[in-house]
Amino acid sequence: MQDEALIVIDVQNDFCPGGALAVENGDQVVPVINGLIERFDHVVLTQDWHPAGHSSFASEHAGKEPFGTVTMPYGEQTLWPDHCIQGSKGAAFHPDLDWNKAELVVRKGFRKTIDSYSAFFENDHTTPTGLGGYLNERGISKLTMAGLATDFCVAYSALDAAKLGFSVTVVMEGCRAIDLGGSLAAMTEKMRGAGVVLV
Ligand code: VGL
Ligand code: ZN
Repeated sequence: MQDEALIVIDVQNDFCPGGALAVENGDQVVPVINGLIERFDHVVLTQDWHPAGHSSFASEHAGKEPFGTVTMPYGEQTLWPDHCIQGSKGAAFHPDLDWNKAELVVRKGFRKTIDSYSAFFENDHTTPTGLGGYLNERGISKLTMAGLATDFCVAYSALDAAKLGFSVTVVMEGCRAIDLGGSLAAMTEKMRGAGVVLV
């Protein structure tokens, strides 16, 4: 369908087993997503793409550990192990992901002082990535999403897409979660409440 796109979120080595911010069974999404890629006419990928020393890294905050939080000018920010450094093997897509067909790769988190979970807006919820305009301009109004991690980049992307007026489906079998302090249940509830269809 010409008005639909598959948005594949952050299927990168660092979010898979052995990676710097490994999501449990993260690699299991790859065959599911490869099947989805075959079925869609339009495929967009996102790629978490941080400069070294990114402000979301716990290593940049004295006395802080990964998975703690800090207050940034734009609000509370969870701290992560160093991950998805621009050009590193960890930032590359999983080697088995069949992504040749992708029409666009949206990189995010490339500004040192602000993180970006969502494919649409940085974590200040106002700086756009350009993806919303790109999809609108191409007449794409229905989005299907899958990838890593369910409760962070997938959920933030789905919520922003719904807010922008896209109809959004998340294929849960093609997602795996970090699940920090109940974040999976909380974000699943938020997605449902926003009218995101979870299948
Ligand atoms: C992600 C934490 C930090 C994600 C990215 O892709 O869900 N999570 N950077
Ligand atoms: Zn990141």
